[in-house]
Amino acid sequence: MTEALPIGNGPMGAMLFGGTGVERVQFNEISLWSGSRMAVEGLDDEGQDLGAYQAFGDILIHLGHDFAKVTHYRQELDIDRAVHQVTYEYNGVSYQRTAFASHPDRVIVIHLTADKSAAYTGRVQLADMHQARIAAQGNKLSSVGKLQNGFEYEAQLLVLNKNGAITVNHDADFAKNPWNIAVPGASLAFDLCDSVTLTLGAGTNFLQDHTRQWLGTHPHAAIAKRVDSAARLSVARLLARHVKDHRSLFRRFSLDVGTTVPDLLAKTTLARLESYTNDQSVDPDLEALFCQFGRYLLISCSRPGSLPANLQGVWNDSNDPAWACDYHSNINVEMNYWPAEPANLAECHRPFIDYVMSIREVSAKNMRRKYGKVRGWTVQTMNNACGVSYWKWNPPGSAWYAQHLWEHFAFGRDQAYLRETAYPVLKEACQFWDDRLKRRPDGALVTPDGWSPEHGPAEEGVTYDQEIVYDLFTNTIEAADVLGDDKEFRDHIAGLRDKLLKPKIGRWGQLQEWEADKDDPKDDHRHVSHLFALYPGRQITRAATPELAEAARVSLRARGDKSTGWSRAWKINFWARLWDGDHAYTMLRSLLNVVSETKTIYGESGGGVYPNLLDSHPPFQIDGNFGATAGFCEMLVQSHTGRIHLLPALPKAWPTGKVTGLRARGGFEVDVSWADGRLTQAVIHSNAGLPCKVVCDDRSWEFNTTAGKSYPLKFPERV
Ligand code: FUC
Repeated sequence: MTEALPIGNGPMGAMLFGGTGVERVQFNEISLWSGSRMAVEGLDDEGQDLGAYQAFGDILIHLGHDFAKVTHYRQELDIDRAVHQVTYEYNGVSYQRTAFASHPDRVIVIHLTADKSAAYTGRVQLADMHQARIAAQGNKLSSVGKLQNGFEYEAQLLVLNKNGAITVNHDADFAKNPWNIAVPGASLAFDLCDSVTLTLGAGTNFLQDHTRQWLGTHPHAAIAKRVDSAARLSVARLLARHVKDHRSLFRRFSLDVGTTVPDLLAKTTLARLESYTNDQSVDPDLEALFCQFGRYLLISCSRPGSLPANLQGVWNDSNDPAWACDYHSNINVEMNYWPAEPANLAECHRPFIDYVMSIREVSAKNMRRKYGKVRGWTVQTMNNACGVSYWKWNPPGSAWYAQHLWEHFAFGRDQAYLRETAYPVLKEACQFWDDRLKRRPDGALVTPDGWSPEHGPAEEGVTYDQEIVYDLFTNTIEAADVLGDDKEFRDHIAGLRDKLLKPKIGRWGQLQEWEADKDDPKDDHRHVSHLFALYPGRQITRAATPELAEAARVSLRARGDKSTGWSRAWKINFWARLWDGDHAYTMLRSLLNVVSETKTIYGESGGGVYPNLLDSHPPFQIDGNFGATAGFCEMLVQSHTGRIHLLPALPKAWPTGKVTGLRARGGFEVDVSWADGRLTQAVIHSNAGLPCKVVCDDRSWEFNTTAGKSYPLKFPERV
């Protein structure tokens, strides 16, 4: 959780531990879930069996190279190539271990080489987290099992060698390992090999279709095909295909926020994090790395065709993980997807969108248990891969999900997608509220029986609910306008939106979290749900609603800076939307504090990052990584008010820099350079051919565009 390094190809993920005695590769597959596949009728909401996301297994590579006698040891994760590497010298031999998770070939490859022949003698074990006995067939180990809920899974590990020999060993547990992982069944011994190549495939019979009870065919044949086809290609070829695929996403966006001194650059990531945390070192390269690491993680765990990133992306090592390692609907799963559009990874948003599409009908059924005969659907707070929902109802959950479907359009402007995919979801979320909103005698529309996550009373008119419904209605109105369709419904929703109870300013100048003016100025709760309208919503902006923005600032100050990892990440985005780059930067620094705590803590201590740069709630929770990457984007370019605002929240700490490939709503990509805190160059790339408005400080530009063309901004132009 704190030191191993993550790789992933979308559905599969692995954590590499490094080391020279035994390399441990703990792996996962995104669809391995325990618990119910279908909600059980007649059971109350908190009686449902959510289950938990499960760890899949481990590969143990016993090398027996005594670390005390090893020199030049280095473990690195190159996020530009998505390649993990361990190198060292031992007994006069240079060893190299290269691992990558290939999306095009759907396998994880671990390749062991050395500069001398016959350098490898050791053992490979496959271990299964559900105690399946390991079988061997030729040079292939496999684990096959079935969970109580009917999900069947399989992992296959093919081990190939150059020279030397591989033999099967059927004696269980022949080699001890530092983690006491039990390995019943077969393993493979390699003897005097020049190189060893491991190819891993893993999967389940999960099928994203509730009408089939989420069950597809047994994964055996598909995995065998993938592993065997990959093994027919050379490692060099697999690696080249992998790097090309990864870079086609990763290299769309670049970020430079300044130069780090060579002395610091030469240090390990942990040493840099320690100096960043303890000595307040200036390390813009580490900050840019942290931003890009979030993009790396999203590429690695969220590819079209599989399930979305859960609380730990895909990298969970437990069968009883914190909060079931679930899809948490009241901030966490949404935060996972905040960077997808601006950081130029729109296709990585798709798994979440597809997930939302897949749970609509079952969620409608679940929802009626609670809310009776209303149209539409919504979810509870905790959710599994099959739409089984658990714990407190989160009435605006579907509306928040719908925001993601809208944003995917707002950035990409694909009208066919809007019509066929996003609009129906927006509409049914609206219908839920159309049926459920309560009209008061004075005409105001309030959301009944709400809860500001995760504290305070359950009551009407909670700001969190009101703001998300406002956002939903706004997005739906704009969607209908773009489609030029459904006018009657659109006007009806616009009428409802006018009447919604709006955010209020309270007695100490705060933005009220509840309808009554009862916010406690000492409340430092990690959730800051009543500021949804500031980010990721757009109801409160400095330009259009300056008083409300000021009230949001007062609330934010009162909440304080110290909190869980994800809460700090959210606050980067809040301060960016308030155009306070320095405070956004303070939050970024506080998130980049290196910590080691892995127990669950809700309070102010413990939030930060681990030595491997994964976000600490604590424990490890990936939302903070993704929220931080979104925060960088929000500091540099904003586009939620119909214009592209360049450098809205540039901190003093980044006087000079450059970002390329940052996406803005309206189908634009933006390259921006600055020096001495001032814009020096900007190019707008138009993908959708829409008119473009740009602002920066006291300058503004307005022009028509053609799809596929680029527009360098001319200076100086003044408003
Ligand atoms: C919510 C938060 C917790 C945690 C959990 C996964 O319940 O309040 O802090 O992030 O989700």
